Amino acid sequence: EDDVDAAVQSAKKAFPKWSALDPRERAKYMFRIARRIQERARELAVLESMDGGKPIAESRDVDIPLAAAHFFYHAGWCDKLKYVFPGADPKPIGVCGHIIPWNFPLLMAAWKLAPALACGNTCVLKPAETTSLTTLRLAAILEEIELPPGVVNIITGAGATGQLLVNHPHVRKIAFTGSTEVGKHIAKACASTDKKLTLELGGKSPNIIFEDASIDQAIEGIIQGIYFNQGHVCCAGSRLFVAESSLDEVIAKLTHRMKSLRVGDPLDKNTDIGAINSKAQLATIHKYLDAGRGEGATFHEVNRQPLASKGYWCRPCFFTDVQPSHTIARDEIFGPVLAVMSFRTPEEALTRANNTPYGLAAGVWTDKGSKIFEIARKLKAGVIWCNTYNRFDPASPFGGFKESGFGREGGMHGLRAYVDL
Ligand code: TAP
Repeated sequence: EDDVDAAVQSAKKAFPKWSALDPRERAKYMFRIARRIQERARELAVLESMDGGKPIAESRDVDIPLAAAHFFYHAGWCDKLKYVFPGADPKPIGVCGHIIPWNFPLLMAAWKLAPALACGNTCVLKPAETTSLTTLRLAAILEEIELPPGVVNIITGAGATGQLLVNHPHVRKIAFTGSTEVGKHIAKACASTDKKLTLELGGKSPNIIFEDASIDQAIEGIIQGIYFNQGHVCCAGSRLFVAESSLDEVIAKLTHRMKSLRVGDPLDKNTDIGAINSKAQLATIHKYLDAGRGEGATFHEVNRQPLASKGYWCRPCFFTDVQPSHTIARDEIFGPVLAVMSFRTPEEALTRANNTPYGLAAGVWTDKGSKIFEIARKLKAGVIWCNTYNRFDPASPFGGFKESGFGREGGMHGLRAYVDL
């Protein structure tokens, strides 16, 4: 409790000077952070893979470059905020509390810190207890680039530490990424205060393949969407809807492609699927695999390569004969497990895709531009990818509908949460 208080007090003390700094000077600090992340990219990528188990190819090519890109992008906004909010006078809000999960540690830290700093706020950030190494290394980077003391404070600890941060009276805004369950607790805690809140929560995102889609291209997107990062992705395309006439072809090609995926050492650059993040997460995934089999879906584990005896591993797999009422079609599994279903008409695809309490992301695969616009307009999801999946850019806002949360991160939309107008 004393440490959380000390961190918040330090952010509060740093706020007047940081918020009054010439925005172009603020931008210089942020450009320096971005460049330093790039210079230390190899070290950060190795650290991220050692800590969380994700394949080095992903930490190297996705997490770390995107983290740097977020600082570069937001550095550019520092002295242009009045153009984002025409006619208004955007003011920083004060101390921002950030709580992030274990699946994209450095990237989530960048998603939170970069817009907050660009708008002139100071920050206290709590990484997940099991994956705090890259955020601690980021703290060292902030010292190296001589960011003024107190502007960013990083506190480690478990959920109770996060709770103390949420409840601290001097925190003016909370940005949380994590499970819907914890998000609801945080929403309740903030409800009786004047704290601003944004929540990025779970998902059960649909991928829809129409009969006119390029199936080979779609298969790569499906693989990217659900097996990428062991399925430890909030926007994972975990429900696949295939036009009935294309179902056999999709299953055959998916099976063929899955056989070639390599599960294993996260530090081997040829690995496609790394380690499951923790013993508890592996147990959760197995609980869902049992539920899928028990409720009558057909289990396909086509990739039979041997797994290392030490560590937590899960081969990529999928279920067919899935009913919308099955647990594996409703709950977020957060593992490399895909539920495959079919549909006859676009209306049926839409109804079934939207039949979920979540609304984070969706994918549409078709050759017809008109169908893309028609379907995308009616899908209830914050992010919709068309003929691609899991593509991120700092200029593009990300966030959910319904139980996937509210508020946006990234792009001009993401700045709104960090200013008083
Ligand atoms: P959570 O258990 O919700 O943990 C997220 C963070 O909140 C961690 O830092 C955690 O600390 C902390 N925390 C736990 N209880 C808290 C409380 N009562 N008050 C304040 N903070 C608390 O989620 P997870 O298991 O780490 O992450 C998986 C979930 O995150 C999935 O549901 C996934 O969909 C979601 N996720 C969403 C997104 C977006 S952008 N929507 C991105 C990534 C992940 P400790 O871990 O140290 O206990």
